[in-house]
Amino acid sequence: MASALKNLSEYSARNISDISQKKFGIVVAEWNDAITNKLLEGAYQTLLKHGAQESNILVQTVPGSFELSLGAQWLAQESDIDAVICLGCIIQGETRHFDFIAAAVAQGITAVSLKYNKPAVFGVLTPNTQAQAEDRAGGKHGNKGDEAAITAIKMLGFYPLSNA
Ligand code: DLZ
Repeated sequence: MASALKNLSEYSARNISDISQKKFGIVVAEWNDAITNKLLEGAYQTLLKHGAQESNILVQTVPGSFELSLGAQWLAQESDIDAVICLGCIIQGETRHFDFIAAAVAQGITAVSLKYNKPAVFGVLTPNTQAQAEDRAGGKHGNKGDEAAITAIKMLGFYPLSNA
């Protein structure tokens, strides 16, 4: 599996942009909050490390990952938000709930990104076990929150008009 081989906190410097004037919305799911709080910490600290101002990082929570899409839309529709980062953790259970939530939130976040023409990042873990989640939330495979923040930064660096 790809993420088993890759440290989620590693990245190249390509397209790392000046984000000192950029405004970020982070929407975090409360389900599995022991994990999502670590994803949030990773994303938040990564944005700060790259020059974002604390006053330009807006954090909101939603009950579960299924609600990330609407939370992302409410943030993305604000004209001063440049990028939205969605953080969640959906752990495979005994029922098909996992599949429905994972598919819905992936499609929902994609739709928000295309509708508002701004990055909406899928920072959602979909592990089989709690241990796999921990490995990817500041554990041996790094932190998916770091990766999500870097993705937002790189997408802002990609789009020429966002740097105008
Ligand atoms: C219901 C549910 C279940 C079973 N599992 C998770 C999960 O692993 N991760 C997560 O973020 N949310 C889960 N939820 C809650 C749903 O995302 C959603 O909040 C509810 O179905 C209400 O719409």
